[in-house]
Amino acid sequence: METFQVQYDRYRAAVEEALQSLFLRNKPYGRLQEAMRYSLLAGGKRVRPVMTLAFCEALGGEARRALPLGVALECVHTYSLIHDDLPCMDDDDLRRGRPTCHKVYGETMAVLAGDALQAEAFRLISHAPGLSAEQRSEAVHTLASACGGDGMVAGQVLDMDGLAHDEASLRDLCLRKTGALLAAGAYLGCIAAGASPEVRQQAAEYARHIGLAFQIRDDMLDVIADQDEFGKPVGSDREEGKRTFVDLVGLERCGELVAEETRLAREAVAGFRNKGFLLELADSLADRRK
Ligand code: GRG
Repeated sequence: METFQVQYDRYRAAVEEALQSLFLRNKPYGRLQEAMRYSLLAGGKRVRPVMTLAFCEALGGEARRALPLGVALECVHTYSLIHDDLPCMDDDDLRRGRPTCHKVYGETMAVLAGDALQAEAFRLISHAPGLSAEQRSEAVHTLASACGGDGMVAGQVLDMDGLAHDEASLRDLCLRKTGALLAAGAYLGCIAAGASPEVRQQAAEYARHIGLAFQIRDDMLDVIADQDEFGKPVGSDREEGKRTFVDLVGLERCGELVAEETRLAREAVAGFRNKGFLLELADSLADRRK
């Protein structure tokens, strides 16, 4: 039987290979493709597409059918990171351990690379091999809802405008900014596997708890991480005046909240026959160092 790490690496390798094959053709506007590939292929944990492949397999589907959906999700995630780093947003110089897209290609090209990655994500889904027209349409709806005006972008607005003042509003912000794309990861795997609506709800519940735990852990890492390992500046949330879980409840309580959300995530998939990887994934994200 595969260990957790071997299974994670198998999923991640499939995602890396698929990402490597994108945006390769020589074009007169090749700098755009270069900028897109620069950010897309800069490493990263690939946790969202890993969730897509893991849910698909856990529910009896073939990972190769879920792969284009996971790859599309990673394109949207990368676009969000490129735009988030821009001077008009967080103004960050370092991402995934190297200079941010706008530092290398300039602001205009970074905006356009993000725009193109988002559009390409939906193009990839629209012709995903091995999926029915209904599955593709469900996948488009899932991803659009997760990243759009009530999902990730709404979370970003709540964050930029400092609209989270207490634990409840900060939870809502995180569920949109971080949880929505993670939940899409799980849900897309369910779509590829042809899972029932009930199972999809359980998967989304798992991923929402993972999303909260993931963001609270991220807030903790902004205080306690080793910068080289974390891949971006430590302490930037504070410098940018962001309201984080650490400010609100302190480091110790954050640790308890991560443990509680991880427990709830594990509980959400307790009824799955094939749940080993999902349980270990929840645990591994709870004490991640990057
Ligand atoms: C600009 C529309 C728009 C949205 C930005 C994703 C986001 C919203 C902002 C990025 C900053 C941030 C801390 C977001 C919370 C989610 C998060 C922890 C992102 C980092 O994801 P990881 O840890 O990164 O999976 P890697 O590099 O491993 O892919």
